[in-house]
Amino acid sequence: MAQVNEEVAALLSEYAELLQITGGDPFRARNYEKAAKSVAGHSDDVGRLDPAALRQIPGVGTSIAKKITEFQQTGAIAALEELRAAVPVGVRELTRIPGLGPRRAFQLCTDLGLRSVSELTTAIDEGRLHDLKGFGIKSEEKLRHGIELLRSVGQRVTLNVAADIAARVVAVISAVPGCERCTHAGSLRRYRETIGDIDILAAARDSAPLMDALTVLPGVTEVTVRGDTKTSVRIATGVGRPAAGSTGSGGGADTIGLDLRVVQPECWGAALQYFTGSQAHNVRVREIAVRQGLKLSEYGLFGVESGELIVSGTEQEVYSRLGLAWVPPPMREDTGEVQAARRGDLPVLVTVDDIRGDLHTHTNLTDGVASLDDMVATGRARGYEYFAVTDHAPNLFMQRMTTEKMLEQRQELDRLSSRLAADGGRAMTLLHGTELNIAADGSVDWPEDFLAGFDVCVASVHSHFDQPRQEMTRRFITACENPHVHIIGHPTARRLGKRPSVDVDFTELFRACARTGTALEVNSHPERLDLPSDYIRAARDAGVKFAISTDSHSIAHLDFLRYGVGTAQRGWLTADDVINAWPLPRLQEFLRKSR
Ligand code: DGT
Ligand code: CA
Ligand code: CA
Ligand code: ZN
Repeated sequence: MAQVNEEVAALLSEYAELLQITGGDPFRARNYEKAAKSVAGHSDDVGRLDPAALRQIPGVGTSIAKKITEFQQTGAIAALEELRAAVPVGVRELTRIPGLGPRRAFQLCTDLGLRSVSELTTAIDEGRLHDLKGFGIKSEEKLRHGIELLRSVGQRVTLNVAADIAARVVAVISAVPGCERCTHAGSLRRYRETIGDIDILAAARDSAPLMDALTVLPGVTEVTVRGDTKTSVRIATGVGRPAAGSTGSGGGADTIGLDLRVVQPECWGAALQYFTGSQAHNVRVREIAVRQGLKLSEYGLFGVESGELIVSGTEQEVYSRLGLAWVPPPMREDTGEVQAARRGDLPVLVTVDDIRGDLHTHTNLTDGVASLDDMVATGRARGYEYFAVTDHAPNLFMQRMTTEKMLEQRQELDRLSSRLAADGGRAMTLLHGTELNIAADGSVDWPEDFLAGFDVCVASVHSHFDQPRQEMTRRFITACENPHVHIIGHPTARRLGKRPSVDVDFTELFRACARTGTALEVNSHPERLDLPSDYIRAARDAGVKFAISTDSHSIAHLDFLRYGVGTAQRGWLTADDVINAWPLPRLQEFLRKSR
């Protein structure tokens, strides 16, 4: 990926943000956002494209192409510089606070002269917001809460950011002569929703060449510990970020810690078990060892009296010698998995290979950046049995969907279906769907008879996030009771570090889903991971079924599936709990929703 693409994408994205801050046309801002995403994901180096070639990039029209050309020639964009000069320092930082829009951030900076989040915190504490026009006690509370949320993620990063860096480090370390094995461990291996630091484990007789390779890796900003068994560094988060992933501050911190531990090859299993954690899981497992007169450490399982090494080659051997079934890493949180492993009734978890199709994807007809053809072709290349296209419905007015556009897309999909069928090879069934908006009263877009024309309807909350619990619960239940709604999309509507979960009575919601045959989505986007895993487990116990979907807005997002599957595994789901792990006829039966 060309570095200049990243650079141009960042400038376009900043331009969009500044347009919004200065009260510019929201549609125009949106166009710049969209162009930024497609530039980031573009396969050619935009630094070398002429204006005509630039206009071939989806979302890039004449005026955006002009700005890119200007950047090629001068290294700057005059219109952007002007906007930068018009916006006080600090506004952009303040807009990172969940719930604080660009206009109010602008007001805080100009009226109170604030330049940072910490200055805002002080201003709130000192009561300086009291006399500000349009700010009441309630908005102060909301601001405090938003700042808290921003800080709670703090130095942690999202799964995709950590996973991409880890993959790069593992590839480099594995290639060092003498390295016998190398993999990631820690919270990343357990698919925790955010990652504090990356843990990499390697096996080699001599650790020095591996440690050396780590310290000179591009992106390493600091070596904090350099030793024979462990080296710790800080590494830039921008480097491993996928170009077509979310633009903006997706990952949280600018750098993340990374620990590389090198062990002797015969200790591999015990070390991997130890450094995967969680600590609570390890404590529970060690208790079992102690009761059997054994001692478990990162070096192996030993007899306490004899001091003799019993096993340590593989994780399986370690668990097995303790009378436990091997526990899949996402379950290792001490929430009953050790007891289940002892009884031999761990669930057989759903895997990425079990997933037969994606049930939530967008194209460039709404806010996706890839064409219908490209999305479908990529779904097929993944070997899917079915694939649903679910562009946004009209009530999310920014997306400019219309009934006509939707019907045209359906025809296009039919044409693609025939082409796929004539193409030979394994057929993939295309499903025409939509992502509906659950309005404040629980109703959705379009009349009943139009909804009946879709194969699958996802319904999600995209507005009115602050409703009180009772209204919110009523709203969800009404959506579940709609015979055309099959799946509730990203049910808590949270965005990690950006927006809290809506306030809903989950017990009531799960009951309604089970009663009406409505599935809950496990949204795989690393900033969502929604439904969260602890709720997944509770919902499953209430008899709810799930759809693990990517909510893809680009080709690259289809790969986010593994994060949704990891989250589902943390919620102990089996393939039988997941409707898109089912063969098409069983899925279609579910989608009839007892109509
Ligand atoms: P994180 O980094 O906050 O996302 O979460 P983890 O689980 O990756 O935590 P981390 O990096 O501190 O440690 C990785 C694993 O290594 C942890 O899950 C268990 C093991 N471990 C590390 N230090 C200790 C320790 O002092 N005691 C015990 N029992 N286990 C440890
Ligand atoms: Ca860690
Ligand atoms: Ca660590
Ligand atoms: Zn969506």
